[in-house]
Amino acid sequence: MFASWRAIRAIPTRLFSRQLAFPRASVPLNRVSSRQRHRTIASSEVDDVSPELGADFFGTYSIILPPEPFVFGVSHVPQRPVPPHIVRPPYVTPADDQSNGLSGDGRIQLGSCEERKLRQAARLAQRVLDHAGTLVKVGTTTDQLDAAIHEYIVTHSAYPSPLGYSGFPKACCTSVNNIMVHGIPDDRRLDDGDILNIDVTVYLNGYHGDTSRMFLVGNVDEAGRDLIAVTDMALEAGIAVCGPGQPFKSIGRAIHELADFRGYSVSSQFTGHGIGEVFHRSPWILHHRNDEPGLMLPGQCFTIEPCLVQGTNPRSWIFPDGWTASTENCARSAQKEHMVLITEHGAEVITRD
Ligand SMILES: [Co+2]
Repeated sequence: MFASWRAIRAIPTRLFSRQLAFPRASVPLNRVSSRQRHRTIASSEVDDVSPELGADFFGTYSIILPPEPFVFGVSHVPQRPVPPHIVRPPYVTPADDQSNGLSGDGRIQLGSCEERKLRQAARLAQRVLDHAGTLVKVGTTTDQLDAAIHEYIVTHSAYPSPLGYSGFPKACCTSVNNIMVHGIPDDRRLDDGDILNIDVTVYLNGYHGDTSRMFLVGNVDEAGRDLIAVTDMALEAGIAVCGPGQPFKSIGRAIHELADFRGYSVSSQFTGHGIGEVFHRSPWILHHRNDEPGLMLPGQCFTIEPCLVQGTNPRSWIFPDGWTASTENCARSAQKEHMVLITEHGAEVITRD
């Protein structure tokens, strides 16, 4: 998952030439460190340079750009230590990985201690997110949020699942404004008007719990608040069609219909996933209209995590770090994620009270 030729090629040249057309002094540097400069530009400034982008339509917000100078990959990002007594998931210590856990259909035995452990992991992830939300303020850095999340998780005897997952260097993902998913916590300070997704996964007693939601920083404009409200509704629409014997494709249909109706596009690049002893596995949950086969079965647990984007282009490109996914045209995006457990008679969201 490190930066590859494929990722570099994915940087849209049109966007790049626009950025390079900026007189450097006009790009506000919200943070200058000895190592890197975080660059953000106001959406209105983009409009000045390239009216066809229609940035005004998307509202007023800071656009997140890759820090300069570019550093490829994330191997330079320091990882916080985890106390030795905390049990790591197998991917962190590959030598111990005797089995990848992907055998079978991933269903858990309902009513067993498997279900209890799964629910405990889900509940802890939810608590972590509640705690993180109390710390979201103008001026806080996303790395400060990461530090608090890391601390909270290890204090509760769990491991922050993203840390070391395919080389990811932090305990959580923080995705601001035009960042769709997989933003890496760093020393950029949250701006008044930012919208922020925090995505938390914990590994507790052998099970992963995964949830994310949006947070508003200071005064968020009307367009940003509407995007978040509709994303919340889209997730609920997806949850509402879940149950034993229901087709998986009904989730994508429900989400896509709502997004269409409210004028947003749905990313088809990022999917929900089966979860339990394994972080990501089948069933893969598509959030866009699709015709994939498959029916939901009791004992299956999976995430639904729709990512909605302003306007009609839901595509993304990846920053040189190899992880951070921005919308191609720097429109804002919002995402929300819950874990759904299919029971004998219905479906239960286990990442909320
Ligand atoms: Co997830």
